[in-house]
Amino acid sequence: MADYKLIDFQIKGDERGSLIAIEGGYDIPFDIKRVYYIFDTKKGVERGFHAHLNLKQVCIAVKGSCTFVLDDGKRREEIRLDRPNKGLFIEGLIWREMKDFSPDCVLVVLASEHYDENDYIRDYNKFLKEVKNDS
Ligand code: T46
Repeated sequence: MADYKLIDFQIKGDERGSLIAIEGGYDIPFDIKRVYYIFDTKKGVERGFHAHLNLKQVCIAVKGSCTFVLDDGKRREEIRLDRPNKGLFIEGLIWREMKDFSPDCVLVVLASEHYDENDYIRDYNKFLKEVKNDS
């Protein structure tokens, strides 16, 4: 199954500032096996350009902003991540590209699996074939 959606995290703010708590099982629709973050992205850089076979992820720009281009093989959509309480959940065969990183962007990603290069499809035509086989 291929899907993506935005998740709103509750901000627990008080006079000292803000705090967001993300708890596996409650706020994230999978068990978190890995966390990685992308930061210090150079001006003009675009990343991603791949799909995953099985991985589920939630991406959060905890600081700054960046744009995800999501493609399910039929249509493309751009989603701007620009708030620490906004998570982008991506599941299954979705081609993704990331661009327009602000210089201060820290993109945190929560993942359902350990790192596995065999789960990546890095060729767009191969991705389209997989989408066809899947439907
Ligand atoms: C994704 C988007 C949103 C590791 O060794 N372990 C890891 O957990 C990850 C994610 C990467 N790496 C190595 C593999 C490469 O040598 O770090 C290097 C950069 O990875 P990559 O070119 O895949 O990074 P992005 O920004 O194109 O994609 C990443 C994730 O790989 C991918 O799963 O969905 O962020």
